[in-house]
Amino acid sequence: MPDKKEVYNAQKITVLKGLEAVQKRPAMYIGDVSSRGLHHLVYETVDNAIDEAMAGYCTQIEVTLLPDGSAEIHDNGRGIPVDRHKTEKKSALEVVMTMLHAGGKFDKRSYKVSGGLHGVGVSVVNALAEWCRVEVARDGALYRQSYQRGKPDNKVEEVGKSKSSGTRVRFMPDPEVFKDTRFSFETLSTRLRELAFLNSGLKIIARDLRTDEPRERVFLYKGGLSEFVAYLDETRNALHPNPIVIKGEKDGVMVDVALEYNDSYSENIFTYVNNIYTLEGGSHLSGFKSALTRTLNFYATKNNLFKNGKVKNEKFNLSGEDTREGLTAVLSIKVPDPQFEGQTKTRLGNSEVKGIVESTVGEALAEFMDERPGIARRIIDKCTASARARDAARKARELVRRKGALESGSLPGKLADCSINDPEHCEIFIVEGDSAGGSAKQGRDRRFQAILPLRGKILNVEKARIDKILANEEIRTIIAALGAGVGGDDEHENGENGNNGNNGENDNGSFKLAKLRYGKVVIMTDADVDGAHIRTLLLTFFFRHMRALVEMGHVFIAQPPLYRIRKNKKEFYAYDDAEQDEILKRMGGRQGAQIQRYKGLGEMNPDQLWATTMDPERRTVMKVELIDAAAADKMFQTLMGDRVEPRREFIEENARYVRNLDV
Ligand code: 0RA
Repeated sequence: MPDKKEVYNAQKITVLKGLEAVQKRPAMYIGDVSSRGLHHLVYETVDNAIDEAMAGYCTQIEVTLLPDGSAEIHDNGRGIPVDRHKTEKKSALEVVMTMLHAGGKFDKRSYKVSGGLHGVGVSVVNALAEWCRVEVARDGALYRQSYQRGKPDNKVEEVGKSKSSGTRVRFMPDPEVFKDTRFSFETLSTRLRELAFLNSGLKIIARDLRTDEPRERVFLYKGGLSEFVAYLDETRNALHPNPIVIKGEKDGVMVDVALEYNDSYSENIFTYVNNIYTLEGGSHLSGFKSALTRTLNFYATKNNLFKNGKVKNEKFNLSGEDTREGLTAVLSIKVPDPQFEGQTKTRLGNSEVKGIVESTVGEALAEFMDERPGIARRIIDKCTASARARDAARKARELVRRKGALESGSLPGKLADCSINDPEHCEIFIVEGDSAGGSAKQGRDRRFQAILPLRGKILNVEKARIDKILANEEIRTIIAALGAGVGGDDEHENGENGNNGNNGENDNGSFKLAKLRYGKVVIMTDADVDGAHIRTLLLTFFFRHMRALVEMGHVFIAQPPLYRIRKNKKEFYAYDDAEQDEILKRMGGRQGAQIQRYKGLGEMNPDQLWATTMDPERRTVMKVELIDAAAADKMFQTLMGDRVEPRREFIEENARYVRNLDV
């Protein structure tokens, strides 16, 4: 340990440079300056309030989007301390708001979420705000300070009395930092709902006051993760009346799990560490999977439940995947000192956590199954059925493999491949229809662009099991062209975690991102209802069976124009009605303008298709971003699943809010 003086001096240096460093390189602190980074400013502030809630001092958080474009986060916690900070010689509030990492020094709240992934403190929000204003209610008084680009306008002032306590932070995102400073109420709501599920009993209110029709959503879940799972499985049929709930604590690690088996074929496990979604999994997920495989096999063997599934004389065992088919689970753990690893720093590295989760879940699940033999039996039957289907799928895969479709060795005849083979620079266009496929083949830059025309619609994978999916011609063609296999564990889970205690046969037909032949997979469909349907079918397939492809940002959607406008020998393309109006206005009205509305890609000649939709210099493509895997699961299940009523509601509810991200 360095002595006190050294710590102080070292601190002082960061302090002096603090916020300017953030302003110079914002991406270092919030990930990026896209829409994701913008929303991160709100989450950062909310996380601090969540810390107060986890410490037992805060019961309500309100997030409000105001008409001027600013956002306000109000909590009823203890309030940021305002007393004089001993070493910095100013109000602690000012220190928290204007100094990088200053929070940690005197903020000893345990299991902090702020301080987690990007956990950089509210000072970063302040640094990236054009202006910011904080109000603290504490010790009977109300205090205030305001800032511009992180610089205080004044000292912390006492501005009145207050009977309550809490913190109110209002800020305007800096337009010089963020290209687009508009918040999405949907994006914020999704995360806030998730946080409410993860912190049972905490009331989170989301408000949008920017329009004439103000909106307000209240998220409060007394049942926590159990309600989360029920919500995720709303449109699925559960195999038992209530989610199975497991809670435990060991060596300072809190484990909280809810799980439910349903009659679908999808595996949906969402994991969190200190409220942060761990996209890449890690030791907690490994421990959970291990516990499932072991416990179910042990229980079924002990109770002689495998007789139906027995394959000849071999010792029958469920594989890990068998135990997760039709499983929806949320695993949330709290670790005092989380180590995040992996490409996106969302894989938990703490190795001690695996054993803790494994034993907590294993013991509780075994006890549950002993107490509820009827439910246990239904679960085992479901897993055994899955094992049989997997066996059939393996045979189907082998058949496909023999025909060469699952390996890159032989490529499908319909594919017009590109000439260079450096995946990082290559892209494949999956195109609706042979005629558009023809134009695309002629219009493309064949050095780095490959074209795969699809005939008609692919199978709806949401309603089919893997064996049937692999029997589908169009799907096999896509798998073969991408060259990275299909299904199985996520890419990330194949790493050092090894095979999660799986005693069954090893199914090596899984998707391997490293083998992907193209860095960009671009879906190019007509701008009509059929095109949208094909796009959704493809996205569903990628999400369910090549998840890493979506998670790691390899999927894109081409944006063909809707109109061509010609006037006075000038030519313009419009991508929506608003743009058409704008162009016509600029050109002095409709008079003398020739407007062509493209009904499909096939109506464009190769040059036009290249110029408008394929040329990297001129096109717009949307990157498909997985902002929230739980929300995505719900969307695909609702859009593509069996039940009609929730689908209609979902489409009506969301039609207005679908937002696109430019790349
Ligand atoms: C530092 C120390 C304490 C609380 C906080 C910061 C705090 C920060 C934020 C940001 C938004 N809301 C917040 N609420 C609290 C501990 C306070 C104490 O010991 O009384």
